[in-house]
Amino acid sequence: MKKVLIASLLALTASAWAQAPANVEVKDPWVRATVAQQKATGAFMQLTAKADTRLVAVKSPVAGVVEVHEMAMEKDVMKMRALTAGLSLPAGKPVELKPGSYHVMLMDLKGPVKAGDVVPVTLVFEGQDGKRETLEVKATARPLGGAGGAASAPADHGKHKH
Ligand SMILES: [Cu+2]
Repeated sequence: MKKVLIASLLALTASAWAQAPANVEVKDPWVRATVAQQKATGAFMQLTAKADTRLVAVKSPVAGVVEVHEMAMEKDVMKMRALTAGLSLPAGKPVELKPGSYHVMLMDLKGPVKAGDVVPVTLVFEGQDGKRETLEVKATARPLGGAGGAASAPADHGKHKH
């Protein structure tokens, strides 16, 4: 009896701490810090799934609306659009969410995101069996133009209108 209790306590603690993903590894999550009046920004990370999975939804307490976007050329103009069916994560292949490419779009921001802020981002994955799995990551806000940020971005994401 006692043993069972301890085991479940441990399980609780473990999920509170890490919510360790069985299936998807998240590397280097970050959010671009905002400037005054900016109501939207992007979150970026590298995702590697162990089995074929899709990123189907994202939530964050800092944003009213969160979508997964891609950037694509449309008649010589770089545009972004929501991936309504989710972002495919093929088994074993790292998928890069980065400026100018796939990204998590945080819209209807509830306040400014300052460099150094830690932004909780909840990722919802769906496996081929239709099972959903959520994973919370902590993304650190980096300043606009900071290392690995705007320098590598072909388009200034912050200026996009939705
Ligand atoms: Cu976007």
